[in-house]
Amino acid sequence: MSLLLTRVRSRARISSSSSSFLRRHHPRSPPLAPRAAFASLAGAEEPTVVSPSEAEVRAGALSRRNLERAVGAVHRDGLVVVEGVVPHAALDRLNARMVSDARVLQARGDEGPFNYNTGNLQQGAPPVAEFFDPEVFVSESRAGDLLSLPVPSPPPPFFFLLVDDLTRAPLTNRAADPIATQVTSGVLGPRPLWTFCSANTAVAGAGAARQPVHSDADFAHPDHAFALVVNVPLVATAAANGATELWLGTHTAAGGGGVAAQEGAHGERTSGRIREAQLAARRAARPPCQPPLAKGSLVVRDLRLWHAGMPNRGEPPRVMLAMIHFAPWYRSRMRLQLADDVRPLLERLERDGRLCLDVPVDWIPRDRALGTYLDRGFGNSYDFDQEP
Ligand SMILES: O=C(O)CCC(=O)C(=O)O
Repeated sequence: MSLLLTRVRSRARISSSSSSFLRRHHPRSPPLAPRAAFASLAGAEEPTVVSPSEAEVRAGALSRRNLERAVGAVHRDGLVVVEGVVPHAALDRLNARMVSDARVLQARGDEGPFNYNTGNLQQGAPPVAEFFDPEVFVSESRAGDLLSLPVPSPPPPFFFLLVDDLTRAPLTNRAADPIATQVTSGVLGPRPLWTFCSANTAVAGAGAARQPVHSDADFAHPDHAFALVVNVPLVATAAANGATELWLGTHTAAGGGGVAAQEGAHGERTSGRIREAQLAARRAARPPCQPPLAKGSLVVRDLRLWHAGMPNRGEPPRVMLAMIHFAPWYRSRMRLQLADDVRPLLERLERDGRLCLDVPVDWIPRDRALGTYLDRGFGNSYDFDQEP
């Protein structure tokens, strides 16, 4: 097994002016700490990281080669990281609000929506228009506007680069396919069902502790991919602020996964815990890793994959969005709850062919949305199972 981080960098061929545009909007920042900080995890095989070219980021679509790598990693490891895709300004805006919300939830202590320990919170994202930035929640690309323009004649070099660097498909088709959804639909099938939108927040303080290693699929489930979590950390993550521990390859029976490896009944606060014997066996075959993530990254993780939230050792709250895309055939009983002022946004994306998701929503008045979004349940209280 390769001990090296699998980093995939596609050919970045783009004019210097468009390149500086992208650097301003999608700056690539280093993670909080260098990978060398994880000496205790030496030997752990880390996840595949796909670094799209600037042309791909601008188009909101991975090239066929990078899509193959991303989809392959999700099938094989149960996880892929795509870096440099979420604009920092949008992350910063949401982070300011969610960090202050995290303090409110943390103050609720044992009464709060914590997962396994009070240092890890299940946190609703503000479900109102001013915080519902499509670039963050549905990884919409601004390039959609650009690419829906008619191709000028003669086309400037930028257009040739896009056509060449992507798939040689018509530009307008590619623009409809934002990156996270491109990966999830590559694995699950077209138009996944988006029915869960929340966040996991690691907070420092008395309750900060590691979670037990667990799977979020704590119920009898299909033995093939049926749900993918799209994680978007709002800041760079590393061991210091509680980067997630990952057990790559445990999403399948071959990797030791399945409900038989778990203890704790669905709906309990601490369900889905992996039994000690299974942990020991898996550690010997492929130990866990705790990869840092650069700001602007997104992670696509199989819901079945073993993982553990880790303690935040004194940094500001680390908020990480968690959107679950279910396979189009999955009979999820959940629905999103969003303020009615978000509706025109989602309808516009759908009308323009840029949503690429089925999104069942209970639309509620804005005041009610703002008054209730911090009163939702802890992670394992949600019903990720499907109708019989
Ligand atoms: O906060 C984290 O890093 C992961 C937490 C998580 O995924 C969970 O509670 O299931």
